[in-house]
Amino acid sequence: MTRGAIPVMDWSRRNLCLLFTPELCLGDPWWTLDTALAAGVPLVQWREKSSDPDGLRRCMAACAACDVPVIVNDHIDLAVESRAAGVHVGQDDTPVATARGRLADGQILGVSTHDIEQARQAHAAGADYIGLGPCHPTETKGYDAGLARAALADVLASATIPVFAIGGITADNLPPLADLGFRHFAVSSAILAADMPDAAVERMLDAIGG
Ligand code: 3NM
Repeated sequence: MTRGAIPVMDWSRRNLCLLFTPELCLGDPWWTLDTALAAGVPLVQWREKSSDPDGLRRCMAACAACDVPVIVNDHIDLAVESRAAGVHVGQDDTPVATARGRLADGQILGVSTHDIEQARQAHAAGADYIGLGPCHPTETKGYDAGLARAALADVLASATIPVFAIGGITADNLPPLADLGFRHFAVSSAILAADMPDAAVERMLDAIGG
């Protein structure tokens, strides 16, 4: 596993997170990842149901070559052992405070949230950032409706940590979310299943802006 210091996260730069699930890729997963990185994806979440340390190692090597941090979904021990940038947990995964206690110094903790109460609790328990969604319907997680704009805006207004819009985000529907106040976005299928993942990434980064 990759060794070395865990860098401090510069959130203004890490504004687009690729949720990288190899099996969701239209093309070869490693080509897809390399293509997205070359197009400027600044943050990657390793999202593999089985822990797959070999896959994570390969993902981290590709990302390290582009100075891109990797957050491991759910598998806390793997995140600690691999010295990944951090771990992300859902509402049904390890409790946030427990996860915080198991992480090494400097590792960041992200939490999936679906309403303002979950967002508050995640922050209080030590989350460094939250995902908030679904913003739009998405087959990736089987959501057939997005949260109300007002509910999204309420969380944005009260949050003091980065809030990643998640769920059904595409280059087309990202700008209205940016207008609502989102500065961070987490995306899976609109990049992984695109014919041209680089074009999808470039359009999203353009829409997010500086
Ligand atoms: N979490 P896509 S939606 C992993 O709402 C995940 O918490 C969600 O994939 C939430 O970009 C989602 O393909 C799926 O919709 C994101």
